[in-house]
Amino acid sequence: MNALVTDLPLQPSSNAPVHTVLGACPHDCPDTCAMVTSVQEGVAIQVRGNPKHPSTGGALCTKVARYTERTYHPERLTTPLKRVGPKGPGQGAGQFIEVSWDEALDAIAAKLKTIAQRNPQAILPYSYAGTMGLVQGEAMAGRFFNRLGASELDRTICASAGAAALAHTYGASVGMRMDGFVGSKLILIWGSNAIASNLHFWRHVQQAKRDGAKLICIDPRRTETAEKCHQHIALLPGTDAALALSLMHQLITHDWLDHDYIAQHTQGFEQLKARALDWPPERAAQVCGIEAQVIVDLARDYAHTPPAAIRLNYGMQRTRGGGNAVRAVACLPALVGAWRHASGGLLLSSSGFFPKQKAALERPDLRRLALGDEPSRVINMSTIGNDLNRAATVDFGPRIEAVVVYNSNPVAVAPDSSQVVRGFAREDLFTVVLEHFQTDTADYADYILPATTQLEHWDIHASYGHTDVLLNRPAIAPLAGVKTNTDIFRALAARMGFSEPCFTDSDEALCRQAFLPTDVDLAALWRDGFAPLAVAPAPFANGGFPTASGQCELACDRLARAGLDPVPDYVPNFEVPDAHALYPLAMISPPARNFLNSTFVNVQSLRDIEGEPVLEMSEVDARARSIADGDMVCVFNDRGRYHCVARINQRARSGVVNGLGIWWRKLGARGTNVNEVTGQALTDMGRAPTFYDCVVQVQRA
Ligand SMILES: Nc1nc2c(c(=O)[nH]1)N[C@H]1C(S)=C(S)[C@@H](COP(=O)(O)OP(=O)(O)OC[C@H]3O[C@@H](n4cnc5c(=O)[nH]c(N)nc54)[C@H](O)[C@@H]3O)O[C@H]1N2
Ligand SMILES: Nc1nc2c(c(=O)[nH]1)N[C@H]1C(S)=C(S)[C@@H](COP(=O)(O)OP(=O)(O)OC[C@H]3O[C@@H](n4cnc5c(=O)[nH]c(N)nc54)[C@H](O)[C@@H]3O)O[C@H]1N2
Ligand SMILES: [Mo]
Repeated sequence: MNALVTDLPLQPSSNAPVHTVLGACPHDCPDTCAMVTSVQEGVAIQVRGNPKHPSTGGALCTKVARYTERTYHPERLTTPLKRVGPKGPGQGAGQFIEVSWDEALDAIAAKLKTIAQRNPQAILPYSYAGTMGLVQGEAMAGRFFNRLGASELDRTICASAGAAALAHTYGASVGMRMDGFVGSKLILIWGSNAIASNLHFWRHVQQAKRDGAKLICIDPRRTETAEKCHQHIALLPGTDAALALSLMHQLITHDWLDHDYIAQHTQGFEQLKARALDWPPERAAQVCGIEAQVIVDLARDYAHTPPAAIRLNYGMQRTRGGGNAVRAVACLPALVGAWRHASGGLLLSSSGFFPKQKAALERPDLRRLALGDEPSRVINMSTIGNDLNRAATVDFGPRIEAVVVYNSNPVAVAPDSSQVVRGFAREDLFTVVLEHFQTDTADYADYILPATTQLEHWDIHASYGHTDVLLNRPAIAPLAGVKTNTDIFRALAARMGFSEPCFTDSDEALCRQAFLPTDVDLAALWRDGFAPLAVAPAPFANGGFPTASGQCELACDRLARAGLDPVPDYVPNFEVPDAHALYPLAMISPPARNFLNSTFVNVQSLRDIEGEPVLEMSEVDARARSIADGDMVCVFNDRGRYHCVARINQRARSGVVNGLGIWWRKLGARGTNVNEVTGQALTDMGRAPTFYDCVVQVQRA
């Protein structure tokens, strides 16, 4: 169970002294916890939550409380590997041989040089948030690929639809403070499984509940979070905008509005009103697959239970209309003036509050040295399956000849796996993977370079949940044979002949470049391991949104100028389930609770809790297919076939199946995972993937 862990026993091996080192959890999670690592004789023996950091409150999740298991995992990669056999999994011994760092780095630099002489744009970095650290993330790597003039990666795989929606409503990824939820009287947990993926926020919710708050969860899946709320509204995937517009219909027709807030701090109300009046509850109920009365009651609760807060999360923006849906929901707090209260408003992401010095870290100015005035080609990470398989054309640019993967596992996590695998299997593609473990992606590498974990390197962290900056000091020396991402890119830069002084900045120096001392109290950060940003308790009580006008944009002129609908609308899914069609079931694939995307799938104790890859199905849908609980099933559509175990329970509503993610392909059944059936179509805004916009059929295997 993903519970908060505070009481793991210390396991000292001797009487030698134990000291502690302050750090930060590196994982892609809104909680961004402050960690304390206990070290004895150079060995990390325990990782705990920092009791002084308010959001962490001295507790970690089950996954990260086991961080030492990951760092000292017997399968940690500790030497560079060179491919000598065929690409892909299951080739066993003889696929890779151990080589020295010099041999690996020389060979990689030589190959990248040869390609770059023809066209550096044929080289692609591929990275995401394996670590959220700004230093081991894109600092030295960014400098390297900018100086090289490589193709740019559009990092869309998670949050860019929601980010675009917030940018076009509030001006940036900002919202109410996470700690504000403690005082809310109504909390809508909307497209968020907080108990699984935002556990420290859940503590605030529990406190609010004890103080009398009503909790309502809006999610197609009956999650562990939904079970603990007073009410669960199980709408169909991708229908949130219809629900939000219909709530507005009720607020407007009953005149449950804060006219003063609307007049002073919003723009476009008349346009939004016209749209909302097209959405009486009966119409929305039909689209959402819920009762009209539920919408009427929800609107009444929302208007009459101040302060009302919405914890929106990324689950609802992984469908075609994800951007519009986030915009629609994001308009609600202004209509009722919820922003006036510290415990009212909405939070999707706090990342826009952080004044990160991205250009200083990543140095996009260096691109000029390689490309002159030519713009670089941009590759969307969410369509890597298609793009690796594309030939050179005038529109596309050169064929991708080399990929350098770090902090990501695209073969497992990117949509439409069969195309991703086909791309990475290309014999003429040169692939380098920086990793802790031999992941599904590493199986396709030409060179695998062993990287440090968070206990072994410096880093600095922003958050997308709370509003504190965190510092991570190395608790232990790097395990013998492994290097930091930054050291690997420094060493490659030297071999490429990049002589700019920025390639010799140390990791601690990079940490100091990430924020200006005028924005963040760096002395406190270095002393305490965390430092809060100055964000007011009710940041938008008097407007002041980071838009050009300072107002919340209910209708957004910038969208209109881009030829898009300026007012949020319901945009139906690409793939709508239809009982009479070939693929009659909608499938969503939210995370399994004990994994972090595909990270931790290889930690035995956590995999033991998850058991095996599962597909949750409703009783009705299972019976119609003669499927019993525990049966092996095949989930399929035109894109692929995925084998897993059926779990028949109340978590799935009829018409929707839940394929929990994201297993390593090679640890699942028949070498596949759920992304075998997801597609590469992109969202209405933000060029993001549509993992939860997917129809399938299911059969007993
Ligand atoms: N334990 C754990 N924690 C994690 C992660 C993990 O893998 N495991 N992943 C991390 C990462 S990278 C991220 S981005 C976040 C993800 O966490 P969230 O932002 O919470 O997003 P998801 O888990 O994708 O989806 C949240 C909920 O939305 C529901 N949902 C799916 N489709 C829809 C829809 O159309 N409408 C509505 N209203 N709800 C829908 C899902 O059933 C799910 O319960 O969590 C982070 N934390
Ligand atoms: N079907 C389906 N697919 C999804 C999702 C879904 O909900 N459903 N969720 C999507 C989302 S929200 C996201 S964010 C993506 C996540 O996709 P990824 O960002 O690829 O995340 P992970 O699968 O956790 O892989 C991160 C890898 O980075 C490695 N790593 C960690 N730290 C370091 C380091 O310091 N150095 C190096 N070199 N490597 C490191 C880890 O070992 C791990 O293998 O997946 C997406 N895919
Ligand atoms: Mo994510």
